[in-house]
Amino acid sequence: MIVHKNQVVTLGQFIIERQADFPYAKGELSRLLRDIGIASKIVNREVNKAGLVDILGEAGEINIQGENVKKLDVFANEQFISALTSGGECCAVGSEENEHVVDINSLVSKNAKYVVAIDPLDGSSNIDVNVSIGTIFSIYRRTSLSGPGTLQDFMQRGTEQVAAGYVIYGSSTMLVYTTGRGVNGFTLDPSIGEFCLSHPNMKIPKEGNIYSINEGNYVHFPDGIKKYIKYCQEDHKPSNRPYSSRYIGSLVADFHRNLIKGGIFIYPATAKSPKGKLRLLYECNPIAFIIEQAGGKASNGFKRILEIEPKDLHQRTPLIIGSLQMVEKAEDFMLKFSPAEVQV
Ligand code: P6P
Repeated sequence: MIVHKNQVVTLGQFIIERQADFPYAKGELSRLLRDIGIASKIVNREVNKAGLVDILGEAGEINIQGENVKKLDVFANEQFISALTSGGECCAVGSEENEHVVDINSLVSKNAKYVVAIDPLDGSSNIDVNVSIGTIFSIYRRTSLSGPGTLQDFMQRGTEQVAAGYVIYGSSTMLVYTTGRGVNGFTLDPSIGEFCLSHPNMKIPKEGNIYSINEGNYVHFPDGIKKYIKYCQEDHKPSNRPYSSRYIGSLVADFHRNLIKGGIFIYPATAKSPKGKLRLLYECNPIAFIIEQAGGKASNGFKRILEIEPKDLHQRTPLIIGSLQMVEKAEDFMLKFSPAEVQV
């Protein structure tokens, strides 16, 4: 916990202090981040007791990804949309749980300046086995002038994000975000119900010794990724190899570990997911914004994630993200052994 002038700095205080650095800011983005923080606390409460109440198990629905929807996915999606609706700073939401853009059509919100792309509960297949899961969000200024938010408002490259962050519901609950001026992490103190600054100015080590990939898909990986995995497994002490293999199967948990310890996470194109599995708008772009602000790198193997032109709300992309030198090494292998895989 960071004590700031003998007091704990809460997320709200931090946002307001930082807002002072934006001379023309009128507080809308600050209020939007506050709204996301509030919804995160409500979701956290339900995630923490998911094993105790009948909120587990299949909601009986299939979401547009073709996956069984767990009740907690539905609950989380509803909480974030509700908080953004009542907060009045967001005019539309693009959610993993909704096929189309959700118009935040309230008197207050329809001329709001921002749109939010969100994965309300990523890794939800891990809920039943008590593995850390997370929320991932990305905030853009709308490009439409007024009225209901549109799909076009979301068709912006990741470089246009004004803020991005994630919440990890784990052994402790943390909210980590950036507005383009560094990355800061806040840990929820349940005794006061506040996110408190615990990880100021987060930076990922330039080099790490953890590689994170689902090697069960090995036979379907591009040759460049196969060669990189073998590179990670070589016995070469001067470069700290073999690296350790760590794969939780929950993006936020794998990403958060690597952000703190250093490492590389890879979800490449596979036979089952020829464009990659992870979504550009509400999974890859927000964590790519964060990792670059923390001194790391994120690409699809050839192109910076933040420069990919979105064409669809649920567009997928291959992802290589983490410590700068590790990502660059993986990209070298992709260029040398899988040039034909160049993604447009
Ligand atoms: P696989 C969870 O379903 C998720 O979307 C991410 O959180 C995670 O990184 C990935 O899929 C795991 O996918 O194919 O390895 O199970």
